[in-house]
Amino acid sequence: MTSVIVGTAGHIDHGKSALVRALTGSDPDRLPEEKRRGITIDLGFADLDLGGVRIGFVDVPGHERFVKNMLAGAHGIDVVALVIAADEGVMPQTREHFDICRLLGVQQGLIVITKTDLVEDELLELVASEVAELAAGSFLESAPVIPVSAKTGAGLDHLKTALKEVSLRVPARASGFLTRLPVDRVFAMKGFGAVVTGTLVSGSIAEGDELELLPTHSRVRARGVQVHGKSVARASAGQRTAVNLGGIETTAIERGMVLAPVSSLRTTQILDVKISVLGDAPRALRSRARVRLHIHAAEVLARVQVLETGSQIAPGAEGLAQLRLESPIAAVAGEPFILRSYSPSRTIAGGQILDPLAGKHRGRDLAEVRRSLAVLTAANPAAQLSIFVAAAGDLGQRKEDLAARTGWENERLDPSLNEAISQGLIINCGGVFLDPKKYATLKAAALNEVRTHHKREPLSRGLARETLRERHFAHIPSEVFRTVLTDLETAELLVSEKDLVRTSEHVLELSGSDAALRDRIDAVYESAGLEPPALDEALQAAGLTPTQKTHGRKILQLLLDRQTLVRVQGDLYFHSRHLADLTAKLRKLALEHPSDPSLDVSAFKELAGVSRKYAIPLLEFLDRERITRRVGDRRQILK
Ligand SMILES: Nc1nc2c(ncn2[C@@H]2O[C@H](COP(=O)(O)OP(=O)(O)OP(=O)(O)O)[C@@H](O)[C@H]2O)c(=O)[nH]1
Ligand SMILES: [Mg+2]
Repeated sequence: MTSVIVGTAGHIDHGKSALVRALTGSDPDRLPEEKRRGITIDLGFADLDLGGVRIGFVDVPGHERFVKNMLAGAHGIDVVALVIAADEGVMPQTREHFDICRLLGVQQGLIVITKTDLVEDELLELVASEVAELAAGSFLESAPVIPVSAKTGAGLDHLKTALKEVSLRVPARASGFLTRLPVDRVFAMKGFGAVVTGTLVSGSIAEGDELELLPTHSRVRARGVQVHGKSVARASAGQRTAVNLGGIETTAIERGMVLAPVSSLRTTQILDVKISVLGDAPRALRSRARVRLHIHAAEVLARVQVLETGSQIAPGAEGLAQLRLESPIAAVAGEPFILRSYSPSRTIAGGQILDPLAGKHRGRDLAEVRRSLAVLTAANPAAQLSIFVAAAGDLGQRKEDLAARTGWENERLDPSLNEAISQGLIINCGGVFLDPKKYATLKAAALNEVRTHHKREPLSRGLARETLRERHFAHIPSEVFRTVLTDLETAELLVSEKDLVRTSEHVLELSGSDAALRDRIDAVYESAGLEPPALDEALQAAGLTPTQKTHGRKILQLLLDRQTLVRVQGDLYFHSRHLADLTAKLRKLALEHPSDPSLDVSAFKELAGVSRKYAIPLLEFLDRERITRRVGDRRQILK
């Protein structure tokens, strides 16, 4: 069974609702005020089973004051039935509704000339030629034109046949998109609570699903799902769907909200878009113009920033622009929208979202911005992703960011991501996708920072990894930093050693005089045994004047790095050879006294051959190294 949404369109009083009633037997005008005034105010709904094709009618108001309601229903339709009364012909809202359908990208439709019972054949022919003129060059150019009378029933069978034919030409809704149900109606059902209805744009909704209403991010649960007035286990894309929501009050829901899986979509107030201005718009669309943005069932106020030279888009022309919204909405790339002037409200343009989560372009090169946006208008998913990734700069994009931007599910997103990676359009840094130029810049900066460090501190073994992170990667996802380092290591440009990074060619090559100095310091400590002098004295003994001490300390650091010397306490350094000898002696003692491998301070002094001044720091060092352990005033030898 094919499900198709057919929307009516046309001027006030031209017989749209009467036609829907004549076809389906149910009156789409449900409000008392509509019945009293004999006009449609808000959207009406009715179903028709044509055998193999299930039609969900969305009947819209023709009154010019209610075009905003018309727009809330028009966004999701597959087929338009453009209704024109034979006795009036093409009127202002005939044109406006037709323009809206064109701008929203409706692909299928038919033209119904109603009230044929009121006119002579000649007038009918006149209207038919008017209609042909209107449709020329549009998606309705070769659409069937069907004269009917809702009053006499003439032509209705013909219309049903044509409706079925057109409906069967409607392609199935593409799969692989995140579930989105723009809400076009909210009501409370006694005993059930809040019910929302809408045309399920993409995905599916099943009973029990945990969902979220945007832009408020209210968590809700689908307690029940109905399609065409019948409960179903699951509603799918393209169906008129009603969902009974748990976890929310009816008063917290408004038309224009979007029902979607939890945390899948983002809200936005800046959109990059492509706009087509209507040929009969009264003036060009200029930057700073305040407009009404109608997108799916929502209406929000926005300011236009035209991204074309001259800052305007002339009537009949197309151009790129940014829309800054006065309140947040949930939208995805590719979605069509309508712009109406703020006052008087009239349809002036339509367009398509290129980037729903755009940033401000202030100060950026407009030609460059236009080049990027031009890529988004071409249907190349991998290239599209690369533009979103580039726009995110150093922060990059994760898969869920890209899903929220595109509305693509894994089935669509994964192959495009893989293609973008294999074409080198984006770099995968452990799940964070980065623009290749940005990535190269970060890599060069990291390498350069380490090189600079070596130049500045030739005697240092390397730069602390944390320092490098703070300098260039402080606000960037850690995955990126890790990937940059791994990459530089794989390319054998950098080497990581513990918490330091150095360039692979960095070796400590000491000048002849520094090497001699190092050997002298080494010798001073070597000959001092376990009773070494304090640092200042040692440096002096190695032949350094007080002004050369800073340099001496750097050389000493090299001996510490190589573990030739060991810092035992404060300014007290020992030669590692003597510490090793001492440890060996302690172990030997322990082996000789397996039942009580311990000694007191005076025994230690004797064993080590040192005075108390050295014995205490040494014992504390040995405790820290877990060679000994203090037990009362004795030391137990551990290993
Ligand atoms: N004689 C005749 N009258 C019709 C026909 N179709 C509709 N009407 C009458 O035209 C008037 C307007 O019809 P509606 O169906 O309410 O018109 P509409 O296009 O839905 O109007 P809005 O929703 O307000 O835009 C009503 O009084 C209908 O009875 C028809 O085929 N023949
Ligand atoms: Mg009506």
